[in-house]
Amino acid sequence: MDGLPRYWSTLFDVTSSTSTERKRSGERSVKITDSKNNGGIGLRSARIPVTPGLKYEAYAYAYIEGGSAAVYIEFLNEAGGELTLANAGITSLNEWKEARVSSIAPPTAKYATVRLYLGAANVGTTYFDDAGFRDVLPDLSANLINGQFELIDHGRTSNWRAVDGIVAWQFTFMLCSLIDLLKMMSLNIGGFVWGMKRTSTPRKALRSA
Ligand SMILES: [Ca+2]
Repeated sequence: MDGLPRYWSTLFDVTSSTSTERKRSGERSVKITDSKNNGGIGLRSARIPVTPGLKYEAYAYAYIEGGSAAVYIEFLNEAGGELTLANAGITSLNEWKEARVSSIAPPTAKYATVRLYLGAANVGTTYFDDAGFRDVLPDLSANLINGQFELIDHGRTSNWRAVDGIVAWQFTFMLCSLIDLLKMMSLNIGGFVWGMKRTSTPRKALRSA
């Protein structure tokens, strides 16, 4: 029986070890054996720095041989004190199942950890593998008003206005004078050189509110 997986620590009185008996990826998973029905046990990841107000997601796969399991995301303050907890549970037996939970970092949050957890009343053995943590991007389209173009005012699309005069860059030929050619001998190709010309082309476009 091997020791604990690197960067994970035990939570309460837990019997756990890396295991090669079952794995969803690679050669190993972590095995937690819960023999008591009075007190939750689990593993806690290393602390991950977070930004208050942003949404984060924790996930892991569990293979439950008996009982049930859960994945937690927990936010800690600078001193390591627990601020909030959120969890997702799994109850299916004898197959790798993913649990995924998301939560917003509270105002004084400094770190998050991922918990792989077997609850107080639970008894049984669970393997965990492929745990992860990431920030969840906000729904950007939600901040754009009338992005579906369903709102209409006086026959026109609401909250959008017309713009034009977009500046475009184009490649163009330039006919060079003899003096220019003498200055740019190295670029001379049969009396012409390639150059960039900034042109203003009228365009039609819409701009959001
Ligand atoms: Ca693995």
